Amino acid sequence: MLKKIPFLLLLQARCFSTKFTLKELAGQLRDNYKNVVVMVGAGLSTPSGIPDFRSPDSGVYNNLQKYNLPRPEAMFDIHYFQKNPLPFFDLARELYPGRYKPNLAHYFIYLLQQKGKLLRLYTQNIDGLERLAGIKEDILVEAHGTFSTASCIKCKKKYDPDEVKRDIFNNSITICDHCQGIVKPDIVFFGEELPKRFDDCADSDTKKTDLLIVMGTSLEVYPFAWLADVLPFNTPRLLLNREEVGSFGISISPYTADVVIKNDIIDGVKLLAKEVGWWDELKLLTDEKTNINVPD
Ligand code: CNA
Repeated sequence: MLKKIPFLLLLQARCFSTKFTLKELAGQLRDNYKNVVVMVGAGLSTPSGIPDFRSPDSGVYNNLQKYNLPRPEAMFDIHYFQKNPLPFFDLARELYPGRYKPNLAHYFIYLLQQKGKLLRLYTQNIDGLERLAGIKEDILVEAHGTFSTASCIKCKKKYDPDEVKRDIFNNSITICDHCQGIVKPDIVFFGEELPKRFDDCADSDTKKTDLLIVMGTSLEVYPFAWLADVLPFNTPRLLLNREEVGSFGISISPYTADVVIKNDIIDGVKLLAKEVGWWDELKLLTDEKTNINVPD
């Protein structure tokens, strides 16, 4: 996983004006699109109560003083982890699936799946909420890994994830019986490769995508973010985020059919679902799954 590769491609790109509207996009989603690709990040789960990395004040990166890290990203840096794994294990206890529940935005993606329109969901999240919301294994790409498997960081020997979890919650560290390396859940750190499934799916999906929806991510982490910029330039792209990110909203973007809903993710999803005509269905689904009445 790498950080912040500049958009060299975009610097050479021609400038087109955006004419595609949310209304048009919503109509196409309802009536035509069959292969929707969704890319998500930590902002998808902030309404579930899990802090993201980069939001000012509430983000994890602004609340790491107690660990005395050389820089915030060291928390997920494999070289730093080898020297001092304790900060990550501390955060892992917070993020382990089980404490939090999916929200309306997760169920919007689930609804896309139920309607046979979701080609793939690429997530950077490690909270497991997509699985909990019912996204099928073959549709989901957990690009930054998962707590559901564990292995040695040196020799890659697989370990029982439940035993590794038990050790982490008992404040102890599982050491590999083969090479004495540290065993950790298979979360992808800076300095580690993404799962092969990311490349395999991306290669085929980029040729089929009718619509790309990007939700709740700063698009700062590569190669994940790269996926938003390798589609044909006439592919419709929708950003649902508090702020414009990546190549969305920049004047030199070559993409000709971008739509941006710059809003809180829940309000943005509501707006989209209402435009598409799926709001009643989504509300009912979310009410049933969460046992909470979503306000209109
Ligand atoms: P990030 O860099 O913290 O960016 C989050 C983005 O979401 C920002 O642009 C925010 O403005 C936006 N955002 C946050 N809350 C909302 C909201 N309610 N409505 C609309 N927009 C919102 O996070 P990224 O995912 O882009 O960075 C990638 C890292 C974060 C991955 O490696 C993840 O593993 C990691 N991460 C995951 C989790 C999780 O699993 N829930 C939590 C924290 C960090």
